[in-house]
Amino acid sequence: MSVRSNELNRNPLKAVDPELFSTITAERKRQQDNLIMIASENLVSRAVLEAQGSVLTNKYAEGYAGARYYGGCVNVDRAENLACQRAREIFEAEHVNVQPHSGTSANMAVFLAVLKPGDPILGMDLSHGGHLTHGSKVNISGRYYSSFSYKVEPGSCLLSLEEVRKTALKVRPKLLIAGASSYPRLVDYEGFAAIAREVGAIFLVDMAHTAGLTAGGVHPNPVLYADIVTATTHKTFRGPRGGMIFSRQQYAEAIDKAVFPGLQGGPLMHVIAAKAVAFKEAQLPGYAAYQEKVLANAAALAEALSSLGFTIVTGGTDTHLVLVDLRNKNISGMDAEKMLENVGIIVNKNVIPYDPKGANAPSGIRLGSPTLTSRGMMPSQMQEIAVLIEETLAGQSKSGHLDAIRRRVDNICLEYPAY
Ligand code: DSN
Repeated sequence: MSVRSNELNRNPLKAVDPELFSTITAERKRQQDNLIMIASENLVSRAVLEAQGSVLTNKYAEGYAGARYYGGCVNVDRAENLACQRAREIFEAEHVNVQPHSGTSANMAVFLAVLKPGDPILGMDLSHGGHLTHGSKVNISGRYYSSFSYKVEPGSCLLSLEEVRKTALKVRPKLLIAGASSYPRLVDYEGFAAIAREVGAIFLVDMAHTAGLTAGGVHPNPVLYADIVTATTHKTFRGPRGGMIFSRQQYAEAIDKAVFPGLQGGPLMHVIAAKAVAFKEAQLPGYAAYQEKVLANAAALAEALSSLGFTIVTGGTDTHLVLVDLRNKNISGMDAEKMLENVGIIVNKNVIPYDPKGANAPSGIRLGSPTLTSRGMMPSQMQEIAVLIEETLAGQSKSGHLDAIRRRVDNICLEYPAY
């Protein structure tokens, strides 16, 4: 065997594409060497990585288990059945579709299943914490449908069900949407369901951000209240990137048809297999404790930042995320994101409700606890990180100050390996 074929066997990616190999190596190092606090990110297990990098990527399987448009689907059928069965058990759902490639694809499939172009929809305003696909005018949801939004209350920045109800009575949506991307508080699913019933709307919850908290039993389960629930599998849930849709039986056929052949072609069977692994992990002892820690860490972070003089939108958090209003610190969200990245703390700039600067120059940052919790960190590390954030943003430009912070970040990262 030649040297080259030896290397091909031992390390195929490095042998075939050294450039890409070094890119992935660098990304692995970035994830290890930084405190990743993007609220929508997490670290999957090695088992999930293995399933997602498996030979299932080779298989075409348009259709659903037992009714495919290709031969040879025996193993991928088993993988998809396992994923569906586990997902239904975890979320107590009548029906699930695990094929959506993302949360956005899942939402689009729901729209295709239950709406006609032009139908009225009502969701949370994007700039108040909602999601692009809940009716934003720059998204297909706001262009093909007649979209309306509800806002949080000025001052408290909390959702008011009375406000949602008033807007719903006015616009009479065909689809009422609850769920958000940067709202740090519990959503009253039961209250939303009552409003949907009153106005004759189908009730959709997008639990993309909080699916893991629900699966871990530390958040209410929207599947018990909503007609349809969409989610991603990669945020708090800690699985591979992807989407899923739960529904009552009456919507099952329309949703399945909307996903395929309505919107997607061949399902990504390697990703569906990885989803099945993540569902299995969510059923193992330890998952609930992980989700409890996600909540405890976010709460500790909010409290520590608040005691250091930061304004926490809504005054705290019931979730994995903390939204910080930086206006009293005289720094923009964008500058804060850059300064923190320089010392190895990764966050995203984020609009705050009623943001005077608008979405292009947002006044806040969004922080999340899922990834750091996956590395084993606890509230005491959150307190330490809050101090590092404060010291970084205080802009003390004494020579060596930022280097000293970076070294403290390095120490935490070393103590809590990503893998
Ligand atoms: N990208 C997701 C988030 O960060 O919340 C929303 O799609």
